[in-house]
Amino acid sequence: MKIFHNPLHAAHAGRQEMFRGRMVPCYELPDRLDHVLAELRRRELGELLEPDVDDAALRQALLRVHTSAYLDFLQGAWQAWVALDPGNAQRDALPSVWPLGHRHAFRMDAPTLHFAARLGQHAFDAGTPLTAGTWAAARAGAACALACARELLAGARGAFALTRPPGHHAGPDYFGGYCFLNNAALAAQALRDGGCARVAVLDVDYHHGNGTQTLFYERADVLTLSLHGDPATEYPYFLGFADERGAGAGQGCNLNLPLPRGSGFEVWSQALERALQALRDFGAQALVVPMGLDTFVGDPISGFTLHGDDYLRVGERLARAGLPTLFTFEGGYAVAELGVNAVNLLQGFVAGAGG
Ligand code: Q9C
Ligand code: ZN
Repeated sequence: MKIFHNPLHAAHAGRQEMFRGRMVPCYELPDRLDHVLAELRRRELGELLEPDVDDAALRQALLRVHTSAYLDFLQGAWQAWVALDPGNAQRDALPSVWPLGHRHAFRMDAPTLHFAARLGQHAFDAGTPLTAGTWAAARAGAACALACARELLAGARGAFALTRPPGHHAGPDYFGGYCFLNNAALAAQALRDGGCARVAVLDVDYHHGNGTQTLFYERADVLTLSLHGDPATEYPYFLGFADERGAGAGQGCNLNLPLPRGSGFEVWSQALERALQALRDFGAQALVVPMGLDTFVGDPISGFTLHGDDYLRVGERLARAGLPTLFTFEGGYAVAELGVNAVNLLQGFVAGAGG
């Protein structure tokens, strides 16, 4: 297993997020990654590598998924935030006004200059603080995902992009759900650009991977599959329903498997089998797995009941697809168990792939 970890991840450390009218401490914290890294050192699944960052090549790869306006916004966001008020250096940026997009309501093309409005244009929730180090961390994280894609293209059976902030909620020009750059989508696109004709993304995070779904919704060359808490009651609420099957050329190339809050491994793994069948039918040449461990029974913000050992089985089953597989690190907020759970999944994959 090739493992790239993000040396700059801790530069992104949000203080508080808005949750139902209150400011609460952030769940998506640097500690999360440190626990996984420590467990990887204990279990020796592979060398721990850091990605090379070539500015021009990275920008090119980012532009395959995100808009240049959005990348420019992210890059300059902190400076613009502090320029609004010098006191802002002591607090993270969160949006508080949005243009919605309803017909004849607010203009999506308004010549928006005020930074408070720009935040609202590029964010879909108030739970994702943008901090002084967000851009640096997210950018180095994307480099991890792209380095993993290069390894797969060079023949590796498995690769893991251990990075935060996570990515699967981020869309072409928006952030939210703790995500800024969509690492899994960047990897899938890099695999396509490197010559893989058909790529599948199988998202196992508790939350629907709305950003990834949206990015590939009209594409026939990338199959997007997601197992998640039913958006009828779970975040991100506005996408992830079973009737979203893709559009245009991508008709039939998206499959959502929403499951009720409270679902356990039995029900969850039946849905996994359905996803794996769709993967076989599609004829993918490579697999990207946005790996969230927030399906864990002890997760503080999620509602499934998987246990630590279950992740070994999950990894084994993913390996049985027989494809070069790239894992990105997404959610998972039971920090003390996060290292063991994540590495269990990866170890199951390595064992299932035959060492
Ligand atoms: N107070 C990922 O797992 N809402 N994102 C949580 C908790 C946002 C999750 C509210 C959940 C986002 C990558
Ligand atoms: Zn999640």
